[in-house]
Amino acid sequence: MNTADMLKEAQRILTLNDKGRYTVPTHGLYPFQWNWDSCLTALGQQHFDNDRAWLEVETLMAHQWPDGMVPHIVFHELNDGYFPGPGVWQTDRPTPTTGITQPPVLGLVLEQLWARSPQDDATRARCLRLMAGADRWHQWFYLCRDPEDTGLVALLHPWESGRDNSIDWFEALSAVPIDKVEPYQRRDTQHVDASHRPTQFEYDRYVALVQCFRNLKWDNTLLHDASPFQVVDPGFNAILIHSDQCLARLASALGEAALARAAQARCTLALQAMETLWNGDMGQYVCLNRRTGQLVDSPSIGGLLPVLVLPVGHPKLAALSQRLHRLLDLAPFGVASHWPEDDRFDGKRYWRGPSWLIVNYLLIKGLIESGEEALAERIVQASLKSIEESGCSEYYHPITGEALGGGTFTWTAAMVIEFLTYHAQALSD
Ligand code: 9WN
Repeated sequence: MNTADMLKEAQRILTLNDKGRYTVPTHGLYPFQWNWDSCLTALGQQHFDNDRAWLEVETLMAHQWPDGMVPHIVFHELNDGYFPGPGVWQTDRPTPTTGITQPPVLGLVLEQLWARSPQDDATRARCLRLMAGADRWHQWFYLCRDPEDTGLVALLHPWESGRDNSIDWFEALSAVPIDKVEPYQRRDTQHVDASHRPTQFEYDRYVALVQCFRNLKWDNTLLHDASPFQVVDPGFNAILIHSDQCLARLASALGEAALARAAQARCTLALQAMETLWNGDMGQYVCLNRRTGQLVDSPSIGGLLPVLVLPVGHPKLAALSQRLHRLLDLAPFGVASHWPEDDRFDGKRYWRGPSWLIVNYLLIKGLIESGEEALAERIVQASLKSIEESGCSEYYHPITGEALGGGTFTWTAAMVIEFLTYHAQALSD
């Protein structure tokens, strides 16, 4: 497929999955609005419809909770094809939502949308409203997910990470009691091959956590301490820090000095705390199980995502770049989500090995910002190779390039547009 055909196909997929004010990740498997999907989708939409891109993010942020949390799914319409639906979450919101969150890529997306928009008064007002929402969400994270002020936030559910069945969560998830799990029927395996999806062991614990939080009426002043699952993920924290770095830059550009200072202060503390997650033997960051106080032995992509935020010249950058080069040597179709030489690697199963274009995108962004253009270019090429081989799928086998999970996938299409347009330009500058 040549570049023009790839762009045409990507735009076709974004239009196919467009529900007017929000976009579904793919029809069937995921029939609602997902948080980080929507934000990243807006980047792709902006290349052909600027107004529609802002609207995508505004629709999500219209469902921000009064305490500041931005939910991981907004259930705009009823649809029995997905489990767990609103009846399981029982969050009591005007439009039903889930009660957990997802990786905050909002700051990154607002900075990009603003930079590429006509900077008139109306767009400025739109941007300022969304920035205020992002600031409230980021404050919520440190207040509710870092109650002891360690500088790093904990995830209370694997779905919050966006890397649902990563090996990172396995040990912490194993400690979640499942004796009170109510009977349920999975829907995901009716849409896609079960060998590409999380196991029953994991789903039972996903549901147990939802029931536990639901019993606490989703009160975020209680959830953190009560949760049997509390994991501090370097990948998630890097995304949050990066979102604050972008918000700080954007706020200063728009003359919002107090907001810029608050965002900058959060990043400074968090970046220092990130160093407590370094595993010198592995040469990358790793998760911390906050319940046991132990670092987790799992070489996943989460521990490489800090390339997004480490300042140029940071001593850990060289080790992370070396690790990324090695990952591409081992698995040429994008960046594997788990280290292929680890026995727990599974090239087909979701976040236990496959490569995902949105993760590739975040790595590329960090690498360009830290001056590692050659490595960034390598990841762009590896990502486009999987598209040429297999089209816009949910994820890819990182060694064979086989298409996995759902098809005609929105955020993959959005990332293709980014790689072929914006990043191509950034890399050639
Ligand atoms: C649960 C929508 C979402 C992504 C996640 C991805 C997957 C959902 C699921 O799909 O998770 O949120 O049911 O498997 O892991 O990152 O946002 O594309």
